[in-house]
Amino acid sequence: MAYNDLRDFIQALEKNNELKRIPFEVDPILEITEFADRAVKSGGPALLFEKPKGYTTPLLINAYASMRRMQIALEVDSVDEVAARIVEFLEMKMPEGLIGKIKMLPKLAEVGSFFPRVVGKGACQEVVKTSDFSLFDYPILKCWPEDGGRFVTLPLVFSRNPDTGKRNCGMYRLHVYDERTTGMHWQTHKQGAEHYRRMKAAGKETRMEVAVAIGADPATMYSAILPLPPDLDEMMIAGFLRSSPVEMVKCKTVDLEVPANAEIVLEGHVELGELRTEGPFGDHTGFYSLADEYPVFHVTCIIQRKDPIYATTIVGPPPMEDFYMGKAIERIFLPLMRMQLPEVRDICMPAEGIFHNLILVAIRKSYPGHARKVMSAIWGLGQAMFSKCIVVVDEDVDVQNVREVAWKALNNIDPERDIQFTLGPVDSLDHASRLVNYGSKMGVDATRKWPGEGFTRPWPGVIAMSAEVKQRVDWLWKKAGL
Ligand SMILES: Cc1cc2nc3c(=O)[nH]c(=O)nc-3n(C[C@H](O)[C@H](O)[C@H](O)COP(=O)(O)O)c2cc1C
Ligand SMILES: [Mn+2]
Repeated sequence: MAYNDLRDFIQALEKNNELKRIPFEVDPILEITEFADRAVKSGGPALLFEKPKGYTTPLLINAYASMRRMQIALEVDSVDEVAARIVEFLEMKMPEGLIGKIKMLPKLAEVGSFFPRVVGKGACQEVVKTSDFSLFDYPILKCWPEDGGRFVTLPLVFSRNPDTGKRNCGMYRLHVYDERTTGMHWQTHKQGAEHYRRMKAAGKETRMEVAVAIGADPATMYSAILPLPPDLDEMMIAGFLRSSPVEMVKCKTVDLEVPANAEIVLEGHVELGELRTEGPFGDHTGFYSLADEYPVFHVTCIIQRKDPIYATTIVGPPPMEDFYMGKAIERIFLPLMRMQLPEVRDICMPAEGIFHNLILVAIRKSYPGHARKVMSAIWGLGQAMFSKCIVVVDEDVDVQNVREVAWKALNNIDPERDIQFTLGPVDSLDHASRLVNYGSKMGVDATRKWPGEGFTRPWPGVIAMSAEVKQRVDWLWKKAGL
């Protein structure tokens, strides 16, 4: 049964011993960060702060911050189950004969059930505040000492593509400037930024409507971070993830819909052309991302539940909660990547690589230059374009084992021959690139080299003991009392 809302998810976490309630006052200025950081680093539970200091609204953090919690969020025993379901749909083809077609109907009905549904009213509309409201009514975190202020860190930002009318939902942090104004940190490659650019270029409107939902059922919240193609509705994917349609309600003051089960919804607009300094912010690179100019979100109405729960996260030196969210993306999106690149056996984005800095790829190598073809493809594949360093190894290397990759890859390369540089778009958070959003990337071909690649020396095998000797020493080992 799909979770109805954030509360259902909290209950499930609690039932699984994955949630700790903190009944006393803790300050949303820095102190909650220190709690959340320690909890995630020590394998601790999700935290529900019942009394953020100075507020009556409880605050939930680290709800996704382990693989177990990701499984609870997505209602699976392993996130690979989600990947398997995707493969099932991708491989679906029209069966032969009438019986086969009839058998197919439930599957088709299932597809139909993913689409979001607009409903007349929702729990998120229990309270409507069109005047006399303030963002400071909510326990919004100041995460790290040098942050430029308080930041909403887990928002679902809804906007509409002005050309196609299609909805987008992305997670872009909001830097709180005052009671009713925030930054809108959609990076230039993201869909919110694209909608903004198009509206501005069209020159017909002066403002762009935006709605932000905070706190919802876990699949809906999670869908906002998925690297989906433009114009693919996150709410449809959320419906797939939860095997039940996402119910949406119309906003009160803007022409957008938001999840009916949301805890808090901010309605408002971005003035086209207005920019303001956003940040600095202690980011998921483990460094402060520099202040930069970003659009400004003017909140003109807040709708919420009577007793909302504020959902948030912190990012910082890895691993943090976002590592686990990203690890699940790695598993879920592998089959999609393999549709384009069937030679890819597995991929791994180690925590220290912050997703965009390092991707390890195992391939079944079939022809000369194959590793470089895979690098080029990854640099051309959606948000994988940000990959600063790609290391390609043969399929006998377990990329989930970073030590094995380091050992084998470093043995296998002649650096001058096997390292390839290229230029292109880089993650907005990269503080080392020559320019914001533009810089170089490195691909390392750590596969075994072939004569067809000009390598004619013999290639040695990896050392391993013979099975007979192992077996005999198993016995001798015991005899020796070791
Ligand atoms: C906790 C968290 C915070 C994020 N904050 C931002 C942000 O401030 N700006 C941004 O562009 N992307 C941010 N992201 C990444 C985007 O949500 C992600 O790239 C998403 O796929 C964008 O969706 P879109 O393709 O619909 O734009 C964040 C992700 C997470 C998990
Ligand atoms: Mn999107």
